[in-house]
Amino acid sequence: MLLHLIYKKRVKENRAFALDIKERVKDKLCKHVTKIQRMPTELSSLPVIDVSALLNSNSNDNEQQEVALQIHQACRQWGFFYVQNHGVPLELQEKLLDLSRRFFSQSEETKMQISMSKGGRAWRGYFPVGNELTSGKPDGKEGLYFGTEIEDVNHPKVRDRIPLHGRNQFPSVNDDSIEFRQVILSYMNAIEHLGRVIMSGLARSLKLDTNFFDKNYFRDEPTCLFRIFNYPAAFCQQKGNENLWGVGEHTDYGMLTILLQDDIGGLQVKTSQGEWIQAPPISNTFVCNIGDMLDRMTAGYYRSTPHRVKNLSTTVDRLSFPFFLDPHWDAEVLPIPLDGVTTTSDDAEQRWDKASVHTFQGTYGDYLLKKVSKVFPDLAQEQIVIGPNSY
Ligand SMILES: O=C(O)CCC(=O)C(=O)O
Repeated sequence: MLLHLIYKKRVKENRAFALDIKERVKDKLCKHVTKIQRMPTELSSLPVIDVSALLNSNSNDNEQQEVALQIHQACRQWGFFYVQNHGVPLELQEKLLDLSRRFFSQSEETKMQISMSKGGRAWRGYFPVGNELTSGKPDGKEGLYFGTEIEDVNHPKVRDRIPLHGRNQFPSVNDDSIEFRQVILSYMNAIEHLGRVIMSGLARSLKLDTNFFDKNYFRDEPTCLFRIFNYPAAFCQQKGNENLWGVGEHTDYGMLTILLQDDIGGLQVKTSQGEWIQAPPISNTFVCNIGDMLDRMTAGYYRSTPHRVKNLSTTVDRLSFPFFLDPHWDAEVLPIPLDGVTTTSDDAEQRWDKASVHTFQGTYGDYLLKKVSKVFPDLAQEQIVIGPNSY
């Protein structure tokens, strides 16, 4: 009898627990729906492209051509797409997420031990919330900047004190930076490889040789920048921050961005009709978007697309990991003659920054330096004062 009563009590408790969970899920879904309804276009508008045929040496020409076609449609319509079956191990992504979460949960004092101001001309390391600007306004995010690891002090770019080249400042978690270093370098390697593969499909989508970008723009040393961002929960809801963003509207500077995001969401993409749509997290995919240099090369045929971020969660921070695969520092980016393509006129007036991507003269390095200097004005000022070869 006693056992029976205990059993009945347990059943009742379990039922109450299940109802509570159901209510919570319903509540969460309602909130989610309200959020989506505020966005004018559907949630799943951006295409998801299976890129396995580009990675697999056994795939045939038709299969590769089919991927190129999908890339073409995505670049013409959106400037954004997801990639799946990309070959980057899930375990590596999870390790990166876990270590990053642990890094950002440390005290400001600990994180500032590798502040960007200590990274010298390489401009690598940690920056706290509010230190990076977009269109002159502080972003609601903190982050870590990395680039290609150059240990050799005789590397020509390091010897000539060219900014954005050199060694990284690797973060540590519980005083151990070795594991994090290995994970970051492995991840960067894997994504650079994936990026070059996607660019081979993108070359094909423009009826160019598949190694066109490798040969002419990346060469032996593409400019690779990697960032880890943490968008604190509720930042944009705090008093005084109502008009701020995690990252304000912008386009990316280079060729191809490959983004890993956690499951919080908040990335928004501007359509050609000027509407904002969401790029929600999709498990084991990367979000890719084209940058200003591809816009410039294709004379606007593939446009760089504005995007922005707001972490709408009031309780959970958002992590994201953009990797920028850009032309060689010394490459001069010129329009590519494209077979059968009529290009559009300059769109500077409609652009978020009113700046033309088509008229500047110089190398990609010149372009990038000007842009990064605007994002970190204090650091740029410091470097100009310090460096004998400053720009
Ligand atoms: O955090 C994100 O989702 C996007 C970051 C971004 O837009 C950028 O770094 O250019």
